[in-house]
Amino acid sequence: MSYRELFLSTEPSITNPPDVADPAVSVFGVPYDVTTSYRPGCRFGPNALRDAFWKIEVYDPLLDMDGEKVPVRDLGNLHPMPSPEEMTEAVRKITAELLEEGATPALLGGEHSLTYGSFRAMPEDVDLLIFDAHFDLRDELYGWKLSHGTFLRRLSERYGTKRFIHVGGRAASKDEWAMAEGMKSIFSRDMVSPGYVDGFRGLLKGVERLYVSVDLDVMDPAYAPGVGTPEPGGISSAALLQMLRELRGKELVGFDIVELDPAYDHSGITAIAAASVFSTLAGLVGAAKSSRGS
Ligand SMILES: [Mn+2]
Repeated sequence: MSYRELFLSTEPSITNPPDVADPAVSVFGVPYDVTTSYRPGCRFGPNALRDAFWKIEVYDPLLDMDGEKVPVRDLGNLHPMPSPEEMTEAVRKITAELLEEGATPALLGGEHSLTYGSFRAMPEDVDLLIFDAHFDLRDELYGWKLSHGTFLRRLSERYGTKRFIHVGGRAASKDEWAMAEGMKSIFSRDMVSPGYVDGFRGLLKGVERLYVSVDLDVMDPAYAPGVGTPEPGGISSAALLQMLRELRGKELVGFDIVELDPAYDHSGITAIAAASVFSTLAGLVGAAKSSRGS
């Protein structure tokens, strides 16, 4: 190892250890926020999450899981592309390539439309677990057919809604609420009583393989102000992490963490919540892979 490798870093990276050979998780950032309808800036999300990851404690005593020990390969950021169709197609191709290599892809956003790319690379037996204040079921938003507010509608046109599990919804149009009523979901308004975790466990019954998509605005703006489209009445960061821990025993085939907007994250609390979410999800993947011996 040279002194350059020892003492210098060129940009934030979660690659750990530096010569990781057999990664549990393969991370890539997508600095893309072109269809953002309210507060732009989540193109700066991937590097803000990477930066925060090294500032927080990532050992979880409840799961006896150490985020720092999980081998992570950070592939860097995708080049931005002009249209959401091209951007999500690049995401789909990268995700598919990683799956072919036997890797577990982890996308750092960037806006939520990116999940339209990554989830389409998933095998058909993988369900989509979404944490989000919004349903993203609009037919179009400000003229965009494919945007951060329509991506789930576009996915539902391909797959129906049977593979979707939605958690934390609270802000949507009348049409979206009507569609959401027919989906497996827990709304934010039903997550104020302590029993909601049982309800969450119930939704996951019989589900073995998951792609997890965490839109950080599922949390209340008190816990996550640094997002593109904040909505009051959300859950706490503790509640989100508690539900993620419930995923132990499931196979996480891939995940994303989207909508982190450091431009509105003045105290940095959204970035550290995002880093905790990353640590928990990567830790669950790492623990599952080491227990399977692969
Ligand atoms: Mn959202």
